[in-house]
Amino acid sequence: MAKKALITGIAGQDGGHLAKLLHEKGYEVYGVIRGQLEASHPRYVAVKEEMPYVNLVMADLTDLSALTRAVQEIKPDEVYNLAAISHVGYSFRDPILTADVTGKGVLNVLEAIRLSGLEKTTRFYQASTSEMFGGLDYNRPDKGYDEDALFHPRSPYGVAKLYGHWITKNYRESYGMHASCGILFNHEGERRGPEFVTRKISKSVARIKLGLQECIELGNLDSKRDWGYAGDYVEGMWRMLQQDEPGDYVLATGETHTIREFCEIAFREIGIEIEWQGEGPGEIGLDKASGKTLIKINPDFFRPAEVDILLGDPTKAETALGWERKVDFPGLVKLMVEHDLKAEA
Ligand code: G4F
Repeated sequence: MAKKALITGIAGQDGGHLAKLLHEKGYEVYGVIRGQLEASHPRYVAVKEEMPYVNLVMADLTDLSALTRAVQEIKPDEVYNLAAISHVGYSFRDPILTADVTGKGVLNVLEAIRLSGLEKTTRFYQASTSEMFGGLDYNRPDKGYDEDALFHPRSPYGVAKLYGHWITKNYRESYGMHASCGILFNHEGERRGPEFVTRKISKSVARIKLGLQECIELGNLDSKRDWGYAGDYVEGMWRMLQQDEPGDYVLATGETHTIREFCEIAFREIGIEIEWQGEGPGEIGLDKASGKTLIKINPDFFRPAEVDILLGDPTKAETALGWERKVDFPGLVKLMVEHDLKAEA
């Protein structure tokens, strides 16, 4: 009999990658899509068209009864909780909704499993995040954050995710659940939303090349991120749930790069060398050959508190899960720009 997997956040970047992976592995895949959508609603239609093999279930992370109904009907072997309000900047504007969905929503999914009497049989994956580390307690500067590093979240999103992380560990310890947390560093790709900086850059670079846009407005160019390819990371999620024992694992590349470097490599893909001039909010990025301004700073994109550097140490996942990433940093930028050149044409 095929195993059944239930994915919350099916319409998001990771939901799409994971659904494809599990489908290829022979799973019966169910995806939670937010309630009250008619089968003719554009979001519902888009997911159905892209992933016809996914059985869509209407529910909301804030609605325990709908989640419990879904779990009772499907009786999934594995639940992947990927749904969240996941934009860090947005979480400063709507911290309460972020706490309800990204934090308490995790508890609702765990409770749905427990109230259905499936806590001993259904395996659970929680999408924890490197945003929980934050950066102020940067206690492993050489090797990066591992599973034992200190947490110090710097956004309402990071704080909400930390609740989700600890309540998952608590259900593991209290009820013997096979509940694991993947502490994933930034993972990007062609399915990333344009509100995140990598996709904003790759999409804008493609549009500039095609003459559809003049320049990109960005916030902090100097923060550093450990960026990998989302397609590689969903394999790690699945591997966590195949282990005999549950646990917590960092998935990361072990490299960190600035937003500035991402811009430079992305523009190089379309044959433009960027030259930086000025400082602070007045800094600009010019096309070295033509002198045209292609990058400007817009302080609206600065955050009330910033995570300056994220660097992860994936040793445990590599050793215990046999997880490895296939796409490197230049390969990731190239893949995204090439995709957007085709998509925008
Ligand atoms: O792409 P970002 O919005 O991602 P961020 O904040 O690192 O969060 C992502 O990764 C986390 C894992 O650590 C996830 F948990 C989270 O859900 C999300 O997937 O911003 C990256 C950096 C930040 O330092 C930001 O200040 O880019 C900087 N940035 C500069 N200009 C910008 C912009 N970010 C955005 N979104 N838009 C800009 O114009």
